[in-house]
Amino acid sequence: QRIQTVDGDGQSLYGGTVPLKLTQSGASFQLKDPTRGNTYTIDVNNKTDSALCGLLGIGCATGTVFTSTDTHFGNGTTSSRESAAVDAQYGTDTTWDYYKTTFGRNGIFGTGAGSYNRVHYGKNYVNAFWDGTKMTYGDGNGTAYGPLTSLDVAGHEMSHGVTENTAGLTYSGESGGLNEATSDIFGTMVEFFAASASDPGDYLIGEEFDLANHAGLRRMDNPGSDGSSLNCWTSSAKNLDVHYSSGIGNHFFYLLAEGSGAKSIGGVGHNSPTCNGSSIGGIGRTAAAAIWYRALTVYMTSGTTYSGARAATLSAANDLYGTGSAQSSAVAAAWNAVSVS
Ligand code: ASN
Ligand code: ZN
Ligand code: CA
Repeated sequence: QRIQTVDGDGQSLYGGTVPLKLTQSGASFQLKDPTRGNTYTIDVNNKTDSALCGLLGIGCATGTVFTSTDTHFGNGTTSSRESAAVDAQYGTDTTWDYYKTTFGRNGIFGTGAGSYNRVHYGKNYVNAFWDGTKMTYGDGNGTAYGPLTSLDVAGHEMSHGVTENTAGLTYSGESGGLNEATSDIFGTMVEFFAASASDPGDYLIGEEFDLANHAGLRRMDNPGSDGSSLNCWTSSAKNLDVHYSSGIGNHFFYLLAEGSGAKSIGGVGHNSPTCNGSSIGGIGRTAAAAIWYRALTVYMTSGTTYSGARAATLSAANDLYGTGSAQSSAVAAAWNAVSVS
């Protein structure tokens, strides 16, 4: 039967009603987007990968693509299994569009090939992950945390794929912190890319599914305020969990983009505390993201450290804006402000 692309929509958990591109096959409509590499979303029905899944491909949680008899998916609440799928699919759409529009990048792999989402993974699973091929989302625990399918986390997970296919930053030590920071940075840029007056972007990660506090898992303007993440580089950063050593990179990016002065974005509108007492004026998100993306795709390698990231972003800023440019000076000042030399 004839396969074609049709316009549909979905009622998401965190983004209201969103447009979707569907694949029509006969009388059924699939949550599969031919305009973005055939990226699709499946229901794994609360199954979990076995220990052998990653090693041998045995016992992996699989499922079927979400399918409907009409072009509408979800109802905006978790009472429909389709709602989290709408968020996940919208997340891959928006992240795809962000990378394409901003950097001319064709998907995670840069080849135009798509990927897929698994939703309803595990039971009370408060996490999401990229495994080299696809994104997987838990449903949260049903009380404090909802499904982890927010736009910033979708952008975060897909950006792990971009990092893996570019710099290849090793997921431990300082390079692991840079890998995590890259995902928080671009996950947040995806959120701003889709922002509207009623749902402006922020520098919190995962605030949408933090149903109790709306504070999220991490914050970029003051990472250390969670008691575990670093605001400032120290020689022991390499020994920390990569989700804590990422704080240095997140803080650098916030300062570079927004500056150290009080802002209403980021959650509460306080200053971003610098490690050297300096005041930083931001160069804006567009320039900061362009610098980080060029550093990631041209200069960083698997073993890049924070000191190496400083050199990489300075080279990127010099390429994009000129040696001695205000943007290059701002990069140096922002790294100084997080104690990276
Ligand atoms: N949600 C986590 C992340 O993407 C999963 C992990 O620890 N890799 O960072
Ligand atoms: Zn991550
Ligand atoms: Ca956010």
